Amino acid sequence: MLPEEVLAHEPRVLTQAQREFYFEHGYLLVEAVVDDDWLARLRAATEEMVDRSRALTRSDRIFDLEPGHTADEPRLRRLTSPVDHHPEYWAFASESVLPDIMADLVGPDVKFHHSKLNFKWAKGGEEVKWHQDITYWPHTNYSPLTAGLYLYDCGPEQGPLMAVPGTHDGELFSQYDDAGNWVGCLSDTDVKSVPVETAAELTGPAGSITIHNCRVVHGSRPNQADLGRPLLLNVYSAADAFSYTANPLPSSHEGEIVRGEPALWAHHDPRPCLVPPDWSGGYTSLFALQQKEKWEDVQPSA
Ligand SMILES: O=C(O)CCC(=O)C(=O)O
Repeated sequence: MLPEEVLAHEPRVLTQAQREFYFEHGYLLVEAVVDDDWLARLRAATEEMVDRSRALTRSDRIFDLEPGHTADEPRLRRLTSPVDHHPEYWAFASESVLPDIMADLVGPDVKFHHSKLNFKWAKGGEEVKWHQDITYWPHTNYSPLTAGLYLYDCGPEQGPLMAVPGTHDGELFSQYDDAGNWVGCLSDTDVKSVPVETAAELTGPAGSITIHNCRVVHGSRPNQADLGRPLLLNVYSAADAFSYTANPLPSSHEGEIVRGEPALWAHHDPRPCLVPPDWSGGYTSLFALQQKEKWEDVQPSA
């Protein structure tokens, strides 16, 4: 659906100005839109999951651990596919105000793709380098978008999500290095051609939602603060966008329609898309990739 067609549908949550902002800039921050009840449920679920991680000494397909993680002082980079590990996360992804907001941006028929919870732990939670999402998980069109919920307040020192305005309408960059290895981020040369100094810092109080289109160049700094920055990320698309490569973060809910109806016809955008390596053999996370950890180093022993 073209932006004009999406905008012609009555909005459920967002103002028309917010929707237009998203289409123009490729990102949007919706401040404090998730209520305290949802926040309490999601924080409790997250505490349970962090407790589960205490027993681990190395990353596995669910928990991506920072070096230095211990039972007494857990340090998590990511909980992979939270919707598959605690019912509250799927309830939020499918029943809250979130899918209604997504419908305001992709049209009334909304499909779920995957989820992750990026913790960015206090005092050191790692940088996420400038990258574009869609070449991790290509789709037949560019409607996919990611919605991040700040479970607690996020200020500038905590490594907020940053998005470079307008880059969703620009080039798709290679995320392979010169030797043909997937690095999952833009090269230093390509970063120079992107006005990263104009990046918007998406800070906000707990309950705020960051939204970024799958083509927009985005990233985040390390977390220098004493407080963590758990950001619950859910990825959706218009129902008529179909992925054609293996999902790097497979989910039992992939492809579920969370608003409206399934599509009978795929919509194909004519703009080409770089394809990633074949993820069907396993993938850890963009953190491990960008910090150059090898999959063999982090997967659980057989
Ligand atoms: O957690 C972050 O700061 C980055 C998240 C991100 O890059 C993504 O969801 O694509």
